[in-house]
Amino acid sequence: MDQTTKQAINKIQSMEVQGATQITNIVLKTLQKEGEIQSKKSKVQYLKALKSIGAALEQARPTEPLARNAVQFVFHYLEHMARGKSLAETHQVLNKAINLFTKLLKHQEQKIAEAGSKLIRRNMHVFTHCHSSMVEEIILAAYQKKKNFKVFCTETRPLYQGRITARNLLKKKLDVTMVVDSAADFLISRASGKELMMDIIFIGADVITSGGSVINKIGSFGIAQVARAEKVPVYVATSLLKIDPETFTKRYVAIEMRDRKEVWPQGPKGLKIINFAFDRIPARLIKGIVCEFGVIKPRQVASLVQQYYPWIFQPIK
Ligand code: RI2
Repeated sequence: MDQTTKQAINKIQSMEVQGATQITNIVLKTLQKEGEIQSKKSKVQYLKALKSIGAALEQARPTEPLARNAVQFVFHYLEHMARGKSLAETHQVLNKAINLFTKLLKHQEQKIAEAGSKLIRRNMHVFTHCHSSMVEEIILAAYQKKKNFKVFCTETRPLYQGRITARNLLKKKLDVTMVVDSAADFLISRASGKELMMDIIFIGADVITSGGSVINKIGSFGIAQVARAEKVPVYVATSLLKIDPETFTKRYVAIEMRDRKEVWPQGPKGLKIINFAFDRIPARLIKGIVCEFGVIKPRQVASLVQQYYPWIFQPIK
């Protein structure tokens, strides 16, 4: 494994690169670089090395199936398109597969932005949590259509990804207000006053399950519960390529547990800290999933994934 690959894994684990889509982009770029480096070997060694590097990259964060599905796509493509080909040709196929998947993600992002932006109407109060590139694209697309609306976001402890959302949107001149995470529920509730009523909530996703529930940044579950009680619609902005295929056969999704030091770096000895990265939003709390197929109901996830992405379920030799 090359030094740059170790650095990429480190960037993902330390959250220097965050968000399922950005993680997947760096995983693919790194795999492409490794392809170049490994192409001096025999074809057998080349494929063996890339498979083990792909596995290390996709597992850098444990709850990110988009990266896993991207690597799965690349090796499927290789399996079918590079059979019987020389090493040089196989290497070309690798690059083609990586470029195809990268383009697919970009294309899906545009579709998600277009579909999601239609849900934002003039004078709305739009609430979001954490930083999701998909949600950001939706908000920017609505803003580009000259819609006048306000954005509210959380700071997102412990790593403050909400600040990324706030900074990015402020740079584009949007009207942005931030609250601490513990204020989110009250803000969404009617009790915070007429002036601060939220009209719509967008969150991103790290994992989509076959039943249409979603794993997203810790805090999303509570936000969705209050939203339901207050009749504020919750939309999840995501590609269905974030499906975890294992959820077709088992219900449980392992949630990433991060270092306690993120919560309290010099915390007192003996104090136990649980630092969940994500939580689960049940399908019943989700009004719609804004995805590459438009705005769908959570119950449509399984059939769409099976119809359009059958390769996700096929083992690689
Ligand atoms: P996009 C983030 O996780 C958030 O949970 C966000 O909703 C999700 O990734 C999806 O991001 P983290 O990496 O793919 O900050 O929409 O733990 O960019």
